[in-house]
Amino acid sequence: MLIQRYNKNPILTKDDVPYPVATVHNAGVVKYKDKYIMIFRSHRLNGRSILGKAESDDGFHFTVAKEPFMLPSEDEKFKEYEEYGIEDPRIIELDGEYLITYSAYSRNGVRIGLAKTTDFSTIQRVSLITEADYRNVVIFPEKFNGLYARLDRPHSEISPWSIWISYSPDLIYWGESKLIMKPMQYHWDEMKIGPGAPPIKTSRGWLSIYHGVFPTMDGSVYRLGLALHYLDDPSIIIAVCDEWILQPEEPYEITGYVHNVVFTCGAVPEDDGTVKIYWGGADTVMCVGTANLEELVDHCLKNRRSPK
Ligand code: BMA
Repeated sequence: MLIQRYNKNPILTKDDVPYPVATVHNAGVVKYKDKYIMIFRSHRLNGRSILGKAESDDGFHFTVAKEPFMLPSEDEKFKEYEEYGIEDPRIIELDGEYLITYSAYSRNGVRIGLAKTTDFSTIQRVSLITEADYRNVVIFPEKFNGLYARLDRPHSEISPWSIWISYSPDLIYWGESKLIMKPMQYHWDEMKIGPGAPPIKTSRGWLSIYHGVFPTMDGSVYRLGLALHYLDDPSIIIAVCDEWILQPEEPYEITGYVHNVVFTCGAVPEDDGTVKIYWGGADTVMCVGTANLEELVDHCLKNRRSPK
């Protein structure tokens, strides 16, 4: 088994949240001052999502803050685009700041918002950084030739749900976009792919844990896979793993708000070469598992498929 599920999964459920929510899932996680900070998504009882915050000393036992961390904005600039809720946060640290990308839903479609914090108490929205029909944007925790880089996931009918890369000098204006990875026909990720956890730097490349979706007569199945990008130029993909590395198997992944879903927005590399991978189970609960980073890279390199 490449990923060892934590034996006390799920690690966070709606019962751990001190305000009314239906779910706890799809969380971004980072280390901050010797603690693990988790920013998680919850459906409110009206079906729209907000973000909550939880803290942990060991990455397994989390305590949820009394109040939500981020609600849809009341600020004129953002309000029109966050009316239906905010979802699926990803967090990275870059130059002493924590950048949070999230999906902003409204009658105008789904866009990506960017917010930043230095202390996880106060939060400042920077900008909405895509137009509509984007989800799953992860920013690399390093710059390339002075530019920020992100993996994005626009959708179009001609080339559905593929992974692109874009660059920015200032986190607001993004461009030089290029398609780098597509779903593969009659394969576990044939319907959609999307960036999952922000890429992790390893000696052999940036490891990206992405999600892939397969349509069945019983609805879609969400699984996790691996891609490895060149360290100096992440627009070049060294390998995409042909096999998934995690699929819904436990009862809390198979049944819930949306059944048959494992969906990641965060993974934390540790000094001992392991990585804690966090995922939402069935859009209802939060789970964690541990893997060895070098083993994940080996597996990706040994079982390649073409990126496009
Ligand atoms: C995707 C997103 C995720 C969710 C997944 C499964 O389209 O909405 O937030 O986990 O579907 O429902």
